[in-house]
Amino acid sequence: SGKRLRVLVDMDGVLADFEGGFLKKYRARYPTEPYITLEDRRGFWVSTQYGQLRSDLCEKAISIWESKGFFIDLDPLPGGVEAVKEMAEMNDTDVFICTSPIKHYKHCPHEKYAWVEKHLGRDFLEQVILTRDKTLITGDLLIDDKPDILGVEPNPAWEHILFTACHNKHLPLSLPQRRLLSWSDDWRAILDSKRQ
Ligand code: BVP
Repeated sequence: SGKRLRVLVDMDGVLADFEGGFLKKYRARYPTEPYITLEDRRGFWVSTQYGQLRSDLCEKAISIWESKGFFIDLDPLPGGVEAVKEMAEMNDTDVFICTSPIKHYKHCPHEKYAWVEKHLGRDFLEQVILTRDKTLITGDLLIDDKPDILGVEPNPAWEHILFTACHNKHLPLSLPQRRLLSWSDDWRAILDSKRQ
């Protein structure tokens, strides 16, 4: 075996249930307003689809994830915490959580660290990377539910593995992109395929 493998794992939509947490709090705060079921979600940006439903719903959607408690209260997605812990224990493997905070910074960055401490433990705080531009971060793999991960670096070091989510499951896979259907899917084989 050769050098160490570096895996970057996204948080919202991969480890933390952003879509489920959003819909639950949106319906609780705006019980009489229309909403989009997870089955009907299309496109990465929740705010864009709510704005298309009715223009004023864009800012109502934004008000949900800008509220105190939104990010810390997100439930873990099935198997994610266990997979990341197992990955971090593997020989010659470094795991980082690579996540983009929202620009409304009052609660989000703090709560992202608090979520990692709560679900992965205090030592895992060493592995957190907050960045608005993931193309700048070098790694062998980036497991992320956002279909298009763009930034100032035109040729990122990582291979993007598209993690299936309610908003991207209908998208045709643009070859040679690979998918991870869930944490029950064979993530170990994807890691092994990148080892020297
Ligand atoms: O912190 C999340 C939520 C926010 O963007 C960040 C995406 O980070 P990554 O998953 O790429 O690391 N976010 C914001 C909006 C609208 C903003 Br206006 C949205 O619709 N969906 C979304 O996830």
